[in-house]
Amino acid sequence: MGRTIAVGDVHGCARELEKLLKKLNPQKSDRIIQLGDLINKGPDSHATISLARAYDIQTIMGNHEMRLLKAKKEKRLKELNGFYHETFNQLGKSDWKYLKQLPKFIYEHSLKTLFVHGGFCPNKPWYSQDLELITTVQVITKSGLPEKRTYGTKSKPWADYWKEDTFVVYGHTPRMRIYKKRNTLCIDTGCVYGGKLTAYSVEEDRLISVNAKQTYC
Ligand SMILES: [Mn+2]
Repeated sequence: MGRTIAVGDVHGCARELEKLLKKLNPQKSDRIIQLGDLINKGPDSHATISLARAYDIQTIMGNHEMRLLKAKKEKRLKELNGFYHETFNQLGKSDWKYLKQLPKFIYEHSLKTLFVHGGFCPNKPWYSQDLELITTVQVITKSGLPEKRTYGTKSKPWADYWKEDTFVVYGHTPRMRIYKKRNTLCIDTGCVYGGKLTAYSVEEDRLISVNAKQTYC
């Protein structure tokens, strides 16, 4: 039987993604799910999408893909940070085609596991939460509202409130080490900030990572 492997935030770090893939040595029966934020901030977004396509990786929508697609559609790219422009100029037709088909999340029934970019708000059914929320949430305020952690110093990570049976594997909140809490696992180990790019093999319950070659951002 094949493996199910999740990969954390890549942010255009193509060299590290390639190194990680070599280490994983995926077989035809394996399934690789990238948890979103495949692109932006790092050196080569085009190359990361090319790798994702070559290795048949299923990427989930991250806040960076979402913002870029939205800005392209609404022709409001000017309002975004410089790295969005860099990415925009790098991408070709097939790259855009790849980005447009990204799902909000993936639920793998046989594993009772949910793959998502950011996370969920604890007091609503997870399957009905909107894309903006699940790609951006980091912490929950005392009054139960989702926020980016930069604003809420007294807020706790959303995962601290997760009480469901479903196991959630996610990225988006970079930390030096993985964050394992109850039925959740965050594998964003900040590759683009000079940390690591981490993968998690679900059936084997195993972490595999490679160091960033440099600090890109
Ligand atoms: Mn993100």
